[in-house]
Amino acid sequence: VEVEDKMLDKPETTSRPAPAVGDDVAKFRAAVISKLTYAVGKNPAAASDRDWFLATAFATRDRIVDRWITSTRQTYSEGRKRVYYLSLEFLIGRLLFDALTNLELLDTVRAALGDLGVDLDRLRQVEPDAALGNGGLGRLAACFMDSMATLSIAAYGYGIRYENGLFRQMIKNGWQQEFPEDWLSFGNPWEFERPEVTYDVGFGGSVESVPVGGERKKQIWHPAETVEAVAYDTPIVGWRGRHVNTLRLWSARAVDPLRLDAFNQGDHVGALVDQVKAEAISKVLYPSDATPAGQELRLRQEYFFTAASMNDLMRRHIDSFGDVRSLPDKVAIQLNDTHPSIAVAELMRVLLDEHDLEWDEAWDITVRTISYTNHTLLPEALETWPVPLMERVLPRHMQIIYLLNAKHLEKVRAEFPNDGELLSSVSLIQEDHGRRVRMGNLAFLGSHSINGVAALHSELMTTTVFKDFYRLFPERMNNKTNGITFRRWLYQSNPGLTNLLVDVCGPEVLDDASQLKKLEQFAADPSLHERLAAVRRQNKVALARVIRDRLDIKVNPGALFDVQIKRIHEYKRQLLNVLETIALYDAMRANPAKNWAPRVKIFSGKAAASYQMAKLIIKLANDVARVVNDDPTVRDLLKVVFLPNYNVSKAESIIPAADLSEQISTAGMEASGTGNMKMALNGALTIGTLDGANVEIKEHVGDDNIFIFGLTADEVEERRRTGIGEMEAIRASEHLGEVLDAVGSGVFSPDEPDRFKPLVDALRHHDYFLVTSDFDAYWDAQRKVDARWLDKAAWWTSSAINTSNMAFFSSDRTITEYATDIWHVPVRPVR
Ligand code: B1N
Repeated sequence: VEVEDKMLDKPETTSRPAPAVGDDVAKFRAAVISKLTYAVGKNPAAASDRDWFLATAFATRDRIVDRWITSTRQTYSEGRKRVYYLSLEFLIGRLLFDALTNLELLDTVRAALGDLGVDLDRLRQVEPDAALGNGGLGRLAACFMDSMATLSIAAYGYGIRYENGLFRQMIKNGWQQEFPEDWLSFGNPWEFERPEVTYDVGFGGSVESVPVGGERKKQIWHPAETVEAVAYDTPIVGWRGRHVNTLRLWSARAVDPLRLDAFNQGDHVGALVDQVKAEAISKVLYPSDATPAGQELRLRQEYFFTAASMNDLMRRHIDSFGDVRSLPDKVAIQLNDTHPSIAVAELMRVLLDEHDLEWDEAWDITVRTISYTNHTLLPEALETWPVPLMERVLPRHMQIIYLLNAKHLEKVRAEFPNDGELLSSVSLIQEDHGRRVRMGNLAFLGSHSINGVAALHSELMTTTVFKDFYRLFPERMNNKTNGITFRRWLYQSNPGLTNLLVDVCGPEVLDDASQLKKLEQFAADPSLHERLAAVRRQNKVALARVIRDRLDIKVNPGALFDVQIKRIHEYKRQLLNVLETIALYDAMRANPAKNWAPRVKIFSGKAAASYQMAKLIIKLANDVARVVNDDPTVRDLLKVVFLPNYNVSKAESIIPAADLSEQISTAGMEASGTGNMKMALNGALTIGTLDGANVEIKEHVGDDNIFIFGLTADEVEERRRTGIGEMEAIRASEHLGEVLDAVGSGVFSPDEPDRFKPLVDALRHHDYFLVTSDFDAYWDAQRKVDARWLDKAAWWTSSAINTSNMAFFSSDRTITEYATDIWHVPVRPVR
């Protein structure tokens, strides 16, 4: 039994009487001083902001631990079913305000620190971001952790404690440069190292077949190499602090860190080789958002954390329930994309080799326990591993996969005789272009539920990647539209709007997002408009200050803040936005006296280090920014800003200041999007294609309160089949031809006129992402945005309607659906 399971405390349902606020301020102040002195080892006179941050975090953590032990204890004593969320990414960002908001301690702590002459908002800024993810997929896992704790689900997040998170982006001369992000260098006050919770994870070696009487044989895997996984636990406190879950991240350690014999013979580097190789596993997050990544290390990362997690949850299950046969009743394992999908073979291995189950029973347990979420249809992001690599790194798993595949294909052959195409498409092994294991097929076959992340995406899964699997197992496929946690993306990042909403909808709105709907009856009310505008203005002034400090660009908070923040990717079409910016710039210069809606175009996002096209798009945005921002003709009309190093905390400051949210991906390519939900919740209007969750946002806010344009997913598919017609689109457009000529001839890159020729040539001849096809429709939609902006009453009415209809996009709703339909665990909402 693990330590935290053993500790006893009051059950979480008994609430202590809340102490008087003044009393608690004094207590917290004393706690901070004590932590500063005895945990940080500094005296107040010599303490830096970082020291104060650590002391405050430690004091806050103390308020979490009792509740944490209580929650864990209660799960254990009630014999509750546990949910395990396996994810290679948790993009949690900063945790101080998360914890203080959910514990309702913000005012107390602000006052306590104020007494000490310390500014809480300054401490907030010194906490490094835990950037253990690339983008939406990792941030979704973090939002889900918050919602699972809020809904009192007994859940564990399992992942890797990367020493280096997603790279830090700097922009030099307009080009992206990458630097390591060592977020742990000043210590991490939120985590607990568990040196007693370690597991050996094997790699390579051979499999021995040992007869055990009769025909039966037992397979024994003898790994050539062993790496130790060490647990680090971070408590995740839910809304109002009622329930606390664990995020358990694994760190890799060599079993034999130091070869003392080699060291003593003077080979000081050679003595450490094993350590370096083992520890490389948790050294860096692969910044691979949908681009091919460094192969073998990535596979080792996936197996490392999956095996450690399976071992850990098995041990906990056996401790609690004694028998592996009850696994599906007491354990739900959710695979966040295919990255942990080796779990299917690993669970089979454990049940067969370590618990001596028969194949069919092991398989039944596996499928009933595991479920899988797919996050993308992009072919380059669907994981496959070369068979020789898998055979070398995971020989026993490969045997299991072969046997699994043989049985699976035999059934398919029986049910659909003479359908060779079906057979090769649902096989776990891809036979062309060198044999490879298809991890998506493995995950599908080993799961009782397979879900997409927005209605359109789930629908497309059944007609594209999983078309043939859908024929075999239609009942397994379902949709779970993504959501976001309102605690971080509204209460913490936009306190002004939160107070207004509490005022208008009542304090219940904080516990029950459906109360947002009450705002709608006042949507046209001028006094509401005034208040919304005042809150937005304040957020924009704050962002304008950041832009001035970081980039030395002065932007007018009265202008329309037009925001595109997300990973830089061709399918997300930042290029479409930049080209429209250029067309707008030309039009404004030609007629500066016209009644334009003044705009600030704000871009932020990282490109994968190896993704040359995306890096060139960043350079173009920066080159255009330089030309536009230096041109006095458009001084009060247009500014272009590329904010470097987009991350969770940047998002927290940009989103509440956004007037317009750009969600302009090629239809059919963005699985869901979640930034779209964050900005709409904060009252931005969306300009977007009918893609991902935009479709559902439109259904909730109504056609008049969103600017939809462009080809549909079906039309995109048809164009790609029958011809994209780049040149026709360019010729038919009033603006596009000139814009492309300007970019292609070096108007924005006089120092290197050919710089953007690759971008322009691609658009003219192989415009796979249909930028040229959608350009005019986008331009027209932007002019409708202008008109709405100039009609202030209409704008703020739409804004209010957006916020009031966002309840559906709360991750509490999403998680309730997972809990009900897939995990079969109860939820206990706060209200
Ligand atoms: O997952 C998000 C969605 O909202 C986005 O639309 C989707 O693009 C994103 C390989 C991915 N899909 N696939 C990835 C990340 C890392 C990696 O190594 C693929 N990210 C998404 C949440 O559902």
